[in-house]
Amino acid sequence: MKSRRDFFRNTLSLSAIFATAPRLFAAAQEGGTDKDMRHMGHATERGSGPIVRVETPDVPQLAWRMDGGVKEFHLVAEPVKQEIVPGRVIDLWGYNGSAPGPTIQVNQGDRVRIIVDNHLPEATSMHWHGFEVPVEMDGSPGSSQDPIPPGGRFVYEFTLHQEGTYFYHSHMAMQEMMGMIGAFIMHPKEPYRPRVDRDFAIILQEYAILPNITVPNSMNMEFNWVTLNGRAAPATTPLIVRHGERVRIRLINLGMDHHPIHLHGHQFVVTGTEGGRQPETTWGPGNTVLVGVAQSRDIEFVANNPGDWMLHCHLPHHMMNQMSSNVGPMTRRAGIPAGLDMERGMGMLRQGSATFEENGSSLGRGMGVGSTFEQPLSNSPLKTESPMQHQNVPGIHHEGLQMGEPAVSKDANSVPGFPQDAFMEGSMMAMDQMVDRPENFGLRPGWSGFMAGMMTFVRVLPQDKYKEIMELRKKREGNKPMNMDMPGMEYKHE
Ligand SMILES: [Cu+2]
Repeated sequence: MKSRRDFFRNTLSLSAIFATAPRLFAAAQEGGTDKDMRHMGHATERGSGPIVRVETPDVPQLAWRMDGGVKEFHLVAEPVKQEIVPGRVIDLWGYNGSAPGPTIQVNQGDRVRIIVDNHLPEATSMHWHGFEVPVEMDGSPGSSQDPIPPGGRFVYEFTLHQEGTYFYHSHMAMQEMMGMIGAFIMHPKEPYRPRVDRDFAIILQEYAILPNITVPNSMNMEFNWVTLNGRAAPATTPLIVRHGERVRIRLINLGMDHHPIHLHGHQFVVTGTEGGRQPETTWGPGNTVLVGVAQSRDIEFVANNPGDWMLHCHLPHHMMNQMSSNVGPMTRRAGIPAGLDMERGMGMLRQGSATFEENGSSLGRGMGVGSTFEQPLSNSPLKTESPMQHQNVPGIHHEGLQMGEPAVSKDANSVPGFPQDAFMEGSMMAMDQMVDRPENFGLRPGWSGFMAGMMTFVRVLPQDKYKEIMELRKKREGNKPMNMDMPGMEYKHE
């Protein structure tokens, strides 16, 4: 373990900082704190053992430096380009090159300073969600402080007496919908009981992005891209745990929808909310937890059932990617109106009832911009003899996809309702190689064709398989989505 830690500290720490947070590094250098940065790898122990560091797959950890007795962090609010699935690079706003922003981890009782620089083209403000801090540190624009102008800086400083799963976010409403949130973990003075072996945090977000556009429509009420830690499945990195370990997963939601998060193969208890640890008397078994907007929920379970278990939002449309309003030929029997216009897309009726034939399913569901009555086309039955063909669809690139024939029956087109998932899941959609990474090693071939949206795996692995993946992860450091060994962390891992 020692050599591994040293390896990362010596060879990766500076390059990783350069690569992932150039501005952060520049800022630290200006202050002559290069030396301090190197001191940040040491571990502290507390109580009966080390605190388990929270892993945030696909999201970096934010380094800090000590300045006197103050833990100092540096966040830069800025536009970011983020690849949420292979080939889909979108324009978000986030912090230090990431949306969600990097994870902050502190200890209960810490004095913390957070320097926030605004590199956005408009004013912003940083709110510390649920923090019991002096009002002038609350980040409420207009009331507790002036918004931070473009190019401006605000320095927040407070002592944290709380513990639990908190988060930071821009307090400008539309900026929230552009990605501006990050996890803020406060480790308790006395470790929670029972102790966990693994601790993860996942941020739930959603975006409305029309086809061929890279900028989310933050005014939209319906969403076609939903992400876990800034990625949509199958690009999400699975949570890797050993068989028998006690696991905590902290779920944080900031968006327009509440997400029922479901875990396969296990029962869990909800041990914490956005207000901190819950008394054990409130814990009851479940396997789905509703994470409401602006809430966090900690779930804990013993990973006693080996296998690759899905963890996902159970809203059916949140298990899909790139759902858009019906732009283009329709795929339903009678042909129903497409996205219509903005007003009806927001649910404002012009005529008739919500189920009036000219409103149909489009009411309150339109993407608005650019969509109008599209050519209605019935799919059932089609005039063609054979079921819908998927080959040679213009604009679909087969490269890298594991194209295969979807299994459909000969008379599929005569069955009302067809197709549902035939062309949206399965071999056609599989891209195992494109999302290949150590954490996916050993998954069943073609797995990626069935993973989309807010989905990931909790992989409960026997010791030998676990070791194999850890070895792979070491070897393929260039592809290290979990940032397990980012420098600057006080917390001891493993
Ligand atoms: Cu959801």
